[in-house]
Amino acid sequence: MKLIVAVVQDQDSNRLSAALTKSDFRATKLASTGGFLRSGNTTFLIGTDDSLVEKALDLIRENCRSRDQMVAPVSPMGGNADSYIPYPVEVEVGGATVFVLPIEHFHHF
Ligand code: 2BA
Repeated sequence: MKLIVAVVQDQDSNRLSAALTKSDFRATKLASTGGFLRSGNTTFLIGTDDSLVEKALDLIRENCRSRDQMVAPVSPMGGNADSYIPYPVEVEVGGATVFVLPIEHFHHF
């Protein structure tokens, strides 16, 4: 068994959720925040058989788009000066950031 941890953009989360459910995957959605943009994204936890990992990755690929996003200058006031960005920059976010982890035990009581 594997645990797929997928960080996706909020705009894609409903579509991905529907696609996973339609294909009989079980998933948990967590509200999360990216460390760099400090804006909301969605983290999916998907527990599945090894044989179905590729199918789940296909669904993630098909339903998550990459987008360019502007990062506004961040004031260092009250924050960490190391992460101060004095001018707007454009970054490409996603499709999805995906980790596939082996699961030692799975219990569902
Ligand atoms: P954020 O940390 O908010 O990052 C958003 C986007 O900003 C990233 O898109 C990347 O294009 C850019 N970025 C991040 N850190 C950067 C840096 N130090 N310098 C320049 N640009 C930087 P993605 O790579 O597609 O990541 C989307 C979200 O996925 C991230 O949001 C974070 O929540 C998660 N993520 C990405 N890599 C991760 C990792 N290695 N571990 C845990 N979460 C990760």
